[in-house]
Amino acid sequence: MAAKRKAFITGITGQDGSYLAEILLERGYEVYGMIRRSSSFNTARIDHIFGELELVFGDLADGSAMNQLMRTIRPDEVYNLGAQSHVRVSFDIPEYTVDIGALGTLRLLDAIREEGVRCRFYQASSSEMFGQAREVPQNEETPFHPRSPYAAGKVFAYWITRNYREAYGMYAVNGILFNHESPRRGPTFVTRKITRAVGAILRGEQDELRLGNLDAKRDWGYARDYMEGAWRMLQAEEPDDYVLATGEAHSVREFLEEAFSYAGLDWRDYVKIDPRYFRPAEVDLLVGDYSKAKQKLGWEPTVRFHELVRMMVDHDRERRTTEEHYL
Ligand code: NAP
Ligand code: F7E
Repeated sequence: MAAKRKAFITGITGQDGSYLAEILLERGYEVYGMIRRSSSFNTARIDHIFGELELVFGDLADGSAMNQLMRTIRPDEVYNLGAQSHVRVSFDIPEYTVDIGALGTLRLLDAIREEGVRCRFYQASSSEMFGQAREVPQNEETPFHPRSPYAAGKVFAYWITRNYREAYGMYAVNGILFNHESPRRGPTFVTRKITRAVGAILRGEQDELRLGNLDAKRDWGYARDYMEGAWRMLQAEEPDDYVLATGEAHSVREFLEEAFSYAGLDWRDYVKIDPRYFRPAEVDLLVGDYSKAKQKLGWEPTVRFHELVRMMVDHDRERRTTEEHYL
């Protein structure tokens, strides 16, 4: 019997890591996930598959750990999803955000190179790199104009991934993913903040929702679809970079309207604008052109805006324990 393929995931405790781990387990991989030591539980999104995973401690800030993990695991596929991924927070802790997002990527790539591991590498690049975008929609050729420390760090990570591909012949790819959401989305990102508030209002536990800029427009897709796309990128014959998106833009206001009206509520009765949630520099409009991924990987989103909002509201309507919050 052929040996199982080994995948190594940073960021396995996050939204995307949990879906990717499920997909890889379904496809017969041995899945290694890197987790950070925490004084409290941080594995709620993967507890249901805990017994099937090999979890190892590490941190993208710790280069010697990266080397040791690559040397001992010798994976066939590496997915680098670990990051301080909150754009607003990146203005508060810019150095840390860039250390993990940018230098962390370099540490991992260099550990693979130094240890002579012949694996395929996926980098979680972001539509935030387009920032103040020069064209609409954005594709793989659109120039970058990052508008936050988070996005500037991701631009470095994008280029260092391409550099290791060009300089060392590594199979290293960038998935340039537009916003993707799910019932497992972190509660401080705007979509989940809204759907959780809808649930809490329906249960009589909350009577106000404080938000920032309602005019920003995003291209919101479903996280599991995007992790299917990430996997496909590593199965292609040649390494390349791909945009994953839905091609539809909606404003935060439209998301509010959709989520509240689905629950029979009027968002205007609850929403207060709070300057704390505005960003020093905003990204006004992102919408992606995924035709390359469609043509070369046969990838397409299966869940569109309306269905996504409803899926998240349905999840958050139910009262849930802390463990169930992400499942
Ligand atoms: P997420 O839910 O915020 O998860 C981030 C993951 O990174 C968590 O597992 C977190 O671990 C881990 N992490 C944080 N700091 C780390 C460190 N110092 N060392 C190692 N791991 C660390 O993010 P996500 O939405 O799943 O996104 C996954 C990746 O895709 C991120 O790189 C993000 O920047 C990128 N991305 C996301 C989107 C999107 O719309 N979701 C779009 C484009 C790109 P803890 O649980 O211990 O905090
Ligand atoms: O903000 C506006 C905010 O934090 C979306 C990350 O996964 O996707 C995500 O980054 C928009 C922004 O996501 C609130 O100003 C209004 O315009 O949900 P978000 P993001 O910044 O687009 C990209 C692709 C990533 O790569 C990132 O890792 O919503 N907004 N009021 C608000 N946003 C938040 N968080 N909270 C508010 O109260």
